[in-house]
Amino acid sequence: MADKLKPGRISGELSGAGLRFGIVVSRFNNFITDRLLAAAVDAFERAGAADEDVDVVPVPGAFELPLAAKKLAATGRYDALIAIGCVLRGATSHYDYVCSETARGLQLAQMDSGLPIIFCVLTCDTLEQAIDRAGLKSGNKGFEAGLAAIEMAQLSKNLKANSGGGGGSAAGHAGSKLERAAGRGAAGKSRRS
Ligand code: INI
Repeated sequence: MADKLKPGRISGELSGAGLRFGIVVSRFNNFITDRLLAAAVDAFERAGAADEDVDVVPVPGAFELPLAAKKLAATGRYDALIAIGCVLRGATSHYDYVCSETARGLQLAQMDSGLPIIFCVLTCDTLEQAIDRAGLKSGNKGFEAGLAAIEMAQLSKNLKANSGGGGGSAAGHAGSKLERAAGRGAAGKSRRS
């Protein structure tokens, strides 16, 4: 492993300046997804990303996130994407299909495109659990997703630069102000999922 790729060898703050982000967000359960979206945008703003470098694309429900993400990735405009949704368990098995296909589709889109697609889809048994993860007791998963998007965008640029692909600036890492704002330590572990 090249020295410059070793964990902890790159210091500084996470910076979103000069990076372009796309957010696909589900309208289903928008009481929750609006809060996740606001927190993700807040993370980008705090990290110095320009307003015009953050695009938001709404879709009907979580099931539609993968296709929208795949199409955004294909534009070549973005350094990372975030997929935001909230699936709540109901009385039938519908929940399981929506959850598994959304996760599978997003991972496929990420691996096919090579673009980081951050998974910010809450899959909860109750609305209370979702509320906890969208700004109350357990922080806000949207903010964490914003940090993950910035980190993965920087990582992708650095890996491209190190493989001779050009582009990329020095990545910031552990213990940044933004990570502390997200309520997590330098190791990047969230408290609950
Ligand atoms: N979509 C969600 O994002 N969350 C849910 O909880 C949900 N439930 O419970 O049904 C949901 N269903 C809609 C689904 O994502 C699609 O939009 C729909 O099936 C049309 O393809």
